[in-house]
Amino acid sequence: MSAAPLQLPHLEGVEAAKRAAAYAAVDNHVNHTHKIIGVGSGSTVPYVVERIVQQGANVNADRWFVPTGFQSKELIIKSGLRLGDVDNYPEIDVTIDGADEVDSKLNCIKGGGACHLREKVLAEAAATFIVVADYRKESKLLGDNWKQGVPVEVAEFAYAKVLRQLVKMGSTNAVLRMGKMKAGPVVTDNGNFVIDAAFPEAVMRDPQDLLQRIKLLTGVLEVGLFCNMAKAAYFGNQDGTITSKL
Ligand code: ABF
Repeated sequence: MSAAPLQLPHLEGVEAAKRAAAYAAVDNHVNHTHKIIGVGSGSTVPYVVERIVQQGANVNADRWFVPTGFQSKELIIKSGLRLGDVDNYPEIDVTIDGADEVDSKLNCIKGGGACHLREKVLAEAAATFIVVADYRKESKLLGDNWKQGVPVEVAEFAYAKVLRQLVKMGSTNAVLRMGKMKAGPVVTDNGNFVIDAAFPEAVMRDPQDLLQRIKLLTGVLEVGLFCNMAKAAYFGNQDGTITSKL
């Protein structure tokens, strides 16, 4: 007896957009030869996993899925997929992840979820790195839409010094990211803090330069600027169509 087809909830608006982007990314970039798959963070990635599960238990039984953090680890386990680790699989076939903002050259701001260190490790470890997002994330210039600034993961011991250096570097607003209840700072999966540093348009025009300058500050673990890393980005639209950029 064949299994009844899975009934997925009908989605509208932003959720439909996220699902459309995720499905397009999987359909175009994850095939049966891919055995090691990086799974990113955020609210678009669950639709990536949903689509991968639809590729069938047979093909997935032969794959390992490497997460970018606690959230994606849980997602992999709950979806019945095999959990891998970047220690075992430092070479990944394809990583698919969300973004906070993507420009016309596919440079991204990531790290709104404070996972950007692990996200960048998995993006760099992958032969192919693909971004999935809804239509609100597409912009001409990084910082146009994502106003809270560039996320910078920093060692706890160094945060005050780095914050000061970011201001000296021209940040118009650099703040230590606090938890929802404001009772204390956000702590990443790696035990570090996050600073959000906004920069003026003139600085944001060269994200690669900004990335390199911030990375040189002692105590900085990673910067949420992903430059020249993505091979393609898929933006879902509200009507369920997608805009792709290659
Ligand atoms: C991660 O999740 C991030 O780097 C980014 O902060 C966020 C995007 O989430 P969503 O898909 O919910 O917009 O990918």
